[in-house]
Amino acid sequence: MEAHNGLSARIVEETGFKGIWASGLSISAALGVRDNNEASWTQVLEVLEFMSDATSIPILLDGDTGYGNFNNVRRLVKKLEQRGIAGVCIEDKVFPKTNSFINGTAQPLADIDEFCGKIKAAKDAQLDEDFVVIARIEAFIAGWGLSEALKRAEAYHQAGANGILIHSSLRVPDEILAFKQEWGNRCPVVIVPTKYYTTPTQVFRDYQFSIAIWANQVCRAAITAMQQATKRIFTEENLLNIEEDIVPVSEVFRLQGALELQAAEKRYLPQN
Ligand code: SPV
Ligand code: MG
Repeated sequence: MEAHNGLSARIVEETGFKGIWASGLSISAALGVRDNNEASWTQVLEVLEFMSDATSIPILLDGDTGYGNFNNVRRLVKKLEQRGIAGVCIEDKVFPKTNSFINGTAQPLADIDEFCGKIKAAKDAQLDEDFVVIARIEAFIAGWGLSEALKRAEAYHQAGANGILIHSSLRVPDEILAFKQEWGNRCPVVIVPTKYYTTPTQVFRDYQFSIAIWANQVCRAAITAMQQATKRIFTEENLLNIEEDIVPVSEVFRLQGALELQAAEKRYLPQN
């Protein structure tokens, strides 16, 4: 499940999800900028640090195109490991990227050899053997067919990727199912069912996908809630009606771990 800051990451964990997708779209949206690498990679890193500190489940960073060439990717991996991030997903497009759902067919794909170099550099840079590098294929997004997607999957697999993320902007799962049928279980395959959300999750299980990422729903839910609440307060000019529809301040304190600080104060501050 997607998260985009410390608060949303904590909510995702306590809901029961096994892992967090640090979405480029959601993190940039929460920062008030576009999903075009307008936030610098170190600004993303700062957000990740809060997310990591607030949680204990694995976080997979949506690392866009790796913020540069192979050299930027290996430095990224080093900094992610230092912050306890479990892995990074890099996509085979060019910097600065554009979100896959904005004019996808106009987006150039990365050169296969150059992208394989990024994957190798990432794998060589990791010190923690559990760190994962997921290679995201944008061939379908950019208007290429199954054979291009499979060619890229094989190259990225050979380069050492721990898994393949196959992305599609169709409203039906045809592309990703066709890919999985051909690819089989050569390595774990990850999907992002944002557009083909009507597909029953059991279909993904039946096809033996490893991970389905719900990539932006926490951010979108927050936008809906924020828009509704601000609109109501603006028009009603009081808090009488909104109060029962929003969490009490005590819930904010709970999510922040306020009780722990109170206990720590008893332990560490002079008591008199
Ligand atoms: C993201 O969450 O930023 C993604 C997934 O990359 S998508 O927006 O569907 O391309
Ligand atoms: Mg993204």
